Amino acid sequence: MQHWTRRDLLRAAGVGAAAVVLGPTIPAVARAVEADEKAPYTLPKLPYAFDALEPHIDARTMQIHHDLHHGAYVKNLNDIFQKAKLAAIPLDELMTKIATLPMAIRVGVRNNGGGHFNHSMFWQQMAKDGGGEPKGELAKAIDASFGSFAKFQDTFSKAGLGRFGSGWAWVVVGPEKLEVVSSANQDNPFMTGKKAILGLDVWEHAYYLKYQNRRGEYIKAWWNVVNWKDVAERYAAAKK
Ligand code: MN3
Repeated sequence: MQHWTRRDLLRAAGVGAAAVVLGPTIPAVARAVEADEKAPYTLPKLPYAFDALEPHIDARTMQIHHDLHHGAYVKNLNDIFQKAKLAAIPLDELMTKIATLPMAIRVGVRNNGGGHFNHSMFWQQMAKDGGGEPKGELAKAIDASFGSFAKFQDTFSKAGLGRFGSGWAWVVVGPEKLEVVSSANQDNPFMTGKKAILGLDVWEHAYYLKYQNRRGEYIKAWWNVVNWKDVAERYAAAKK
């Protein structure tokens, strides 16, 4: 088993204490890690108002989900690195390096780092004027992979509905075509080297206030706020 010293982590991350420039593979999600070593991970601001996604996703849910749930993942992740006296690793790199982290912090980073990463992506994948259908290359890829947009929606919705307990549904860019998968807890496809271009949070905290136990209704409503522009950008980047 690989044992990381602080110096190894610094070298692996390619950083000193200064700010880090993240790789180009995951656009928009990637955010520069701040120089403050005590709290290198920061909660990204929502790219819209809490009530922007009403009536599909209610303002109170958005506020609690972003400020408290996502906020807690960020705080926990900072605490883990601080307690372990390890330099932070840029968030996108962190996802692919979890298996190499010291055992003492691995599970915590997987859960809280995954939570930070997934939610940072999730907020950007929704928009006030979202919904409808994708266009261009992404639309072609969806048709080629699933037969039609309706069939894709059905497959994806079922993946979200069928995920037992807490987790996520994803679209990943496979070797031949797009694929739908789901993950438990805060795991994501990036942790196993795959590139996800769309993710849906199906934890109860994402919908319980408005939809209670009716996850299917939440998923149906969520299609009305999907930011296809963001998904298309991730698809284009993943294909490079
Ligand atoms: Mn969540």
